[in-house]
Amino acid sequence: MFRTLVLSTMTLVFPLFAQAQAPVQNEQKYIVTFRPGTAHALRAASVARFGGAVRHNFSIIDAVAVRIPNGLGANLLTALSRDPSVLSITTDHTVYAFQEANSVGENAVAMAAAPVTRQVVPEGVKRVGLPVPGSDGAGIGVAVVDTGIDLFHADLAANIHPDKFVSPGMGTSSCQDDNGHGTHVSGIVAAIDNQIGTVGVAPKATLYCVKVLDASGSGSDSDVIAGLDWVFQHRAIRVVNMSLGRPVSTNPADDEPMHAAVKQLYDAGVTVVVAAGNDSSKQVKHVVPASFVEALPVASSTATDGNNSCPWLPGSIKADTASYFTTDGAGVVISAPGEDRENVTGFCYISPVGILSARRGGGTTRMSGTSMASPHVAGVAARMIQQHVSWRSDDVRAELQRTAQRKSIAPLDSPSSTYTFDNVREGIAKAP
Ligand SMILES: [Ca+2]
Ligand SMILES: [Ca+2]
Repeated sequence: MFRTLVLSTMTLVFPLFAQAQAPVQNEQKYIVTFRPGTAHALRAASVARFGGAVRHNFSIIDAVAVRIPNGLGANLLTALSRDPSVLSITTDHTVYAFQEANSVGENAVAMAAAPVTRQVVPEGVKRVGLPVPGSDGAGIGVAVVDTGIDLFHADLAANIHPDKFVSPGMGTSSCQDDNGHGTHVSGIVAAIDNQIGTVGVAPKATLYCVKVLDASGSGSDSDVIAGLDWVFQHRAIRVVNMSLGRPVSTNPADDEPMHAAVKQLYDAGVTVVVAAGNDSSKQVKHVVPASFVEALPVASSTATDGNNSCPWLPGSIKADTASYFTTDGAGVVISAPGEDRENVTGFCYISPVGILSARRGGGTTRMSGTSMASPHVAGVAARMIQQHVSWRSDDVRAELQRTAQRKSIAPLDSPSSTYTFDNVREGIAKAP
């Protein structure tokens, strides 16, 4: 996949959030928020009385997610809104994995098929700091809220906790990854230090599989909240990674249910690390969940130096350059590698090389995106909490900012014509 450089006269306009066209819906999805303390059974009865079908009945927030058949919607919503126990009815939006489109790198299949005789240490892991005994995530639970995990991957399986969560509506009861995104993210967090594949940032961490995105890499706000609800019940989980999101809603009330769930985890001492987003023309304030003040949004940078064969560009794109796709803006806590490097072709286009990590079905593959930056920081957070077991999200945030590498220097400016920079060089994450 090629991207324009500033030198080019072409301007590529790429989509806000790479996604397939949504299928025609024959029902509408809403989140109904009730007065605090309304019993689960009463909520369900209230919704059922007006013809809605309950998808989720949450504990982490005082709400239910409902489906309402098209054609019945307006009358049912009006009736439901008159229920004195109902506080709000908001739209249940679609969320997406934050993987760059077409970012799967060269020779992915060939690499997977090749006999694996040695382990590769990915450039991103080198950049944030190699794991060492005492700083390897041992004993720390990290929830990967994503498309599932390849439960049989030889470089991951032994690190995956037997307790798993699959959101109803995924079309499956298995946490097995049917997309590949969650497996790749999981490998960045905690691929095992052995003789095969890659090694993760925190290779001794315990992975919790939380499937809220389907085979197409999409789910809904209510699926994400259901996953966070499950995490909320599992206090061994200290870190949550969410390499997903969506644009903020034009109706801010729609963003409140997921925000309330993230705040509950924050209040419980859980560190919620999220991808900043993959639209360089936007800022994190335009993205959910990256805009939530209780979350730690991560922007993407390059892990190492690229090559340059463009005759008009003076130098190559160096390590720690802001990725051409990354969302930036006030609130970004830190940058971390979301791609291995960016080369510049003879035609002066940016040619990204993804992060090497676990591939669904075995072996390794490359992907790029803030989806890949976030799990580097989730791994760093696990290593920090391993060393300071009482630490909460604000402690991790402060330490990430205190120990950031090349702070006020990195990330370096991207030469991409679409890059917008917020004038804060927050630095690159460093593991203890
Ligand atoms: Ca390995
Ligand atoms: Ca910045």
